[in-house]
Amino acid sequence: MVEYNPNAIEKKWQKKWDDEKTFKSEIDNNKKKFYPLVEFPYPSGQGLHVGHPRPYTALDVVARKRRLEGENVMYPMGWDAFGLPTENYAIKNKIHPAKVTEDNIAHFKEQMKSIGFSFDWDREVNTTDPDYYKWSQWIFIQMYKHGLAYKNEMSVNWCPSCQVGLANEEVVDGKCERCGTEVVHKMKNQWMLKITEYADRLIDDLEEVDFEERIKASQINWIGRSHGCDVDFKIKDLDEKLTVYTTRPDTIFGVSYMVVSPEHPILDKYKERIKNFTEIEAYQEEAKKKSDFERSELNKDKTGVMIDGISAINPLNDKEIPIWVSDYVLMTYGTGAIMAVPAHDSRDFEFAKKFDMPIIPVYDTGEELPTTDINKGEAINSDFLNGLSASDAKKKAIEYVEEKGLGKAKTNFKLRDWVFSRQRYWGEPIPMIYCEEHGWVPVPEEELPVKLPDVPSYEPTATGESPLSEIEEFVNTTCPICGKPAKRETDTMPQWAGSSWYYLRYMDPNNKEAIASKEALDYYSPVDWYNGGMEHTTLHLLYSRFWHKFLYDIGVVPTKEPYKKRTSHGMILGSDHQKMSKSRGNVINPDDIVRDYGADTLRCYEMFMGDFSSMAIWSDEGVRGCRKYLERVFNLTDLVVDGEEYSKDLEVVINQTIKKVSEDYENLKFNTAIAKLMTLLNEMKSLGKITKKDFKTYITLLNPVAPHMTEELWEMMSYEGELNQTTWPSYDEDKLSFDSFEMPVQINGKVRATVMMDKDASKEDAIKSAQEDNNIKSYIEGKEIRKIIYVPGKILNIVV
Ligand code: ANZ
Repeated sequence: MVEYNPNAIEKKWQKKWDDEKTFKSEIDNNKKKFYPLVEFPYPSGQGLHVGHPRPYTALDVVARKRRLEGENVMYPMGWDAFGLPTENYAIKNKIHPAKVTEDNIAHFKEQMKSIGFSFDWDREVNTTDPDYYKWSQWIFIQMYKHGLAYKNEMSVNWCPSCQVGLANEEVVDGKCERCGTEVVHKMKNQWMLKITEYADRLIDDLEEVDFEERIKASQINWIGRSHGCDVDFKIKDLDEKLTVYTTRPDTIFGVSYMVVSPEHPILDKYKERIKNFTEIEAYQEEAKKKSDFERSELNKDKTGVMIDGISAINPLNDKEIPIWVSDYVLMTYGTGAIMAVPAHDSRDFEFAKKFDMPIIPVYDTGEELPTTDINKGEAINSDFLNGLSASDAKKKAIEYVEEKGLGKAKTNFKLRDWVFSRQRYWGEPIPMIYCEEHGWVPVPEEELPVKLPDVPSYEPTATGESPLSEIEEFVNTTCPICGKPAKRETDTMPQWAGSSWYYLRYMDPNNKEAIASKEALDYYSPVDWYNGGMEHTTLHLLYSRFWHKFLYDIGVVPTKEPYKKRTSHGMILGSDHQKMSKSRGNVINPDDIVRDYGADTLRCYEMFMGDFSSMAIWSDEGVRGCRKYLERVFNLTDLVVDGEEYSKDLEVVINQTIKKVSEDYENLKFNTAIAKLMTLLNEMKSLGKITKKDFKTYITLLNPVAPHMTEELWEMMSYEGELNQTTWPSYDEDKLSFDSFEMPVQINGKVRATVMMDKDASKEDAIKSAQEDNNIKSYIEGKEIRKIIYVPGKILNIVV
């Protein structure tokens, strides 16, 4: 008996795969391509975490299986390497971020190689490589030329203590992630990308892709398309109106007050007239400290100030109603003003309760107020709408409003344009130049990339401008149009830029003339299967769909959508059921598992630990269990005897296992696939001997999960070539059940055919099956059947 020694085996095969470029993919128009993709990591200083290998192994399993099925698989990996942690680490330790990045990548890569993923390493991309970010800049310029990139005064998160603008991700509970100071909003001129122009298509085209339902729902919800109308409310005694956006114009008879957001321009316009303006100003100051999220999603305790000095008139019943200022109304949505219907909107209801405003029901559902379900009740207290269902009332109200010139039907989106500037060093410079005479001018394409200057210091500046703004040689340039002195943009792109198109670069990573050649794009597009974290659904996944659609519109890519299929994995929690984190001391380092148990055990455990799409809890016990299982498989060699067929006693289970494992791998049900393989192992053990063919099929099925060990066993058994060159086993439909058997059919005492039958099939079924057999048909057609003898589970004898 040879002992299972994973460390030696794994090193040996990894070296071989590397040396021989076993998993290299090249364009081959005669072969079907398969392009699986996992989200490339941010190479942090901490190295790989056991969470990383879960999705990488999952698609590695699929990739390896598809190769054995004859597909040309291109499974790439790269580095999403711009970003704050690297920059902060670099500042703290006085090492250049480029150097930090290089070291981190080297560490990540070594760790990945030790787990044996079948990546095509010749296609590695790195978003911080100037040859890569040249194209991120190029795409930005195309967007600018098509009116999709523009500069705008926007409010940024500002930490008054660190004196720096923060990305949304760096604001935790309204406080600066680094120093804990309350974050305020500061107006700054920022580059914006017009993702809203694609809002409809980003929703509608989801119908054409195979994304998990929860992913589609989350994107649709985030984009937040709603249909309603704008309605003008007259301001009493003034030649002025206040326009609201409402999705429920049918509830207009239930309006008991209006609300404007603290930033609404009407406040400043009438500050002379508003008697309590000082109070309102104080309220505005408070509102500045809150994020939109706190003001909407988390806003449990409603606050507000009633405006003393102006009031509105309900256009449908001419009633005078008060106007309030409250932060639950956002300036960034609709018109920044609402008509409040407390009986049917829960936010308005909470507010009306607190400030004692009238609550007028306009639907009678018999339930306690507020009733917000649009499908229930018929209209009351609503004049010409009375008696209608809400959907009919909504239609009629919009018609009425449009007819009387009081407003217009409108579609609104929650999605906002994308704030694309960061006042940071470690990002792609935005390739724009400002000329006094010509305004913003893109850097000529032949001058790309605009490289990050190599400087000794990249600390944030006291003014909140990007560190690049203090580098004279970088800032001062000439206008591409007139040649006069001009200044470069010093903001950089956000971390989401490089990841918005990386999947295209993998198709042709070294191309100097284009993002990728047309040939490569035509062959490899689209990504067939993209797996990634649920947390990226409304950020990266949406951003990259937007960029892709733009590239499609300008003729760069051949498909409307970048990804045909999208799935998401669940997070791995520590054994204490908490998210793994250094401070909790529950982090598991994959290196330790590889060293102590082997990469195949790590892979097997990560695939076996639970349902792939749900959270799973780490268990050392579970790891040991998987190691034991692999040892038992390794020792199966002792039972192998010659034989080119399946053992009779195993034939059915083997066929069942092939079917189950093949299907489960494709459906991300790795745990049940492995469980089935474990069952088969037990059957083999209890049988005491197995044929070479039994064993060959077994290790082929297990290969995608435990590639090193199975490859080694293949070699030990002297099967032909290498396992990665064999073909995936197929199963025999007729041999999936113990209950079926090959029933001989006799005609006048001579066996003329055999048909697959259930052992307890009825006489009628047995005859029917026999009659369907062509050979039998020829013996009985046109003849009189005299007698039928049927012995269930044995034989059918027909006498003609
Ligand atoms: C009256 C009404 C009655 C409303 C009712 C809802 C229910 P969605 O569906 O998410 O698009 N709204 C409009 N602008 C707003 C803003 N800037 N800040 C906060 N809330 C705002 O939401 C549209 C509804 O949200 C609108 O319809 C409006 O309240 C409110 F029974 O108008 B509704």
